[in-house]
Amino acid sequence: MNRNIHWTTTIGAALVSLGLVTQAAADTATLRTVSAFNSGTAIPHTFEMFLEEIQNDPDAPIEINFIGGPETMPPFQIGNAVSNGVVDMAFVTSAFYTSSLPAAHALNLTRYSPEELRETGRFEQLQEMWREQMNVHYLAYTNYGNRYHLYLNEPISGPELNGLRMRITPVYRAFVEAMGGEAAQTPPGEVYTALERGTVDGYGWPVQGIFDLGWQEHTRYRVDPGFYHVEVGVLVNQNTWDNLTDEQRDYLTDKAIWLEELNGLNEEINIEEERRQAEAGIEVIEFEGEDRERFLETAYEVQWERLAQEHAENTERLREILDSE
Ligand code: 173
Repeated sequence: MNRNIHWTTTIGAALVSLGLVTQAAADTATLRTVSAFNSGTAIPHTFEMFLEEIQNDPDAPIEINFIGGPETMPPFQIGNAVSNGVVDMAFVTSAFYTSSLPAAHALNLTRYSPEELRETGRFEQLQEMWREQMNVHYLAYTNYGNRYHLYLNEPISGPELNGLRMRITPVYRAFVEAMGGEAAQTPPGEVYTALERGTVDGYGWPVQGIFDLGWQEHTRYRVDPGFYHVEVGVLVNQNTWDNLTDEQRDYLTDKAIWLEELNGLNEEINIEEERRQAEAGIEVIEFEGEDRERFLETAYEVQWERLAQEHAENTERLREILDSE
């Protein structure tokens, strides 16, 4: 425990309350933190456990000042904010900051779990790339074990989306277009209205979380299988990170690994979400046999291909890190 900081805080507070100083004297590291996902929902579930773990630790060498979710900052701007230090820490998926780090969402295509990435030194290579290109420290990889799906209000009989308009993010664009669908990008906060008004026929989203914003009211089908690995990262502004003490950095890294271990909860949560969806009357359109194989292969192939076309250098580097033997 860092006694000095506690002493300083106590003395500082006493002086402030005596009116002797106007500013808190303590120099603790407080991380201003935002999230791209609404608090209390499925996607930030383990991240919130991480925040609580730190906030409830009397010996924590850092403090978290949680500012809020997408109501405080548009999700597609959070990458920028953590890059330039407007915030110190962010919980955000790579698909939301592709303008800061082109092809970042190749993370969804990883062949390796976060644990395996760390064991093989690949995680450090990712951190190097995120530091160089985005001025952030990639602290933790959450939501691994969660999967992306397509949800529809029109039935389909095979992996084809001809004539259908789908709400997407960069995660699903290439795949949806490869299947003949029309892609319309929106942040999560606009999905409900798009469904309600019928401006889209379906949407991409993980297996977890469709109840959080009421989408089950306007969802008739889920397409199985799910594809890719959901990735939502905890990013720390690089200058903030560099200014922490070794003790503070080690503490956060230990908690990050603890947070990644919680990815193990996803298997059970996925089953529960599928059960809830069935209960809500959402039917499963399941591709089997060859269709299933083709569906999954296409998902990966078209995304790697598109990323390579649009951002050759980053894609080559990411493919080596995430997808090589
Ligand atoms: O569908 C999305 O908004 C999206 O890309 C995403 C990514 C990670 C978790 C949840 C949603």
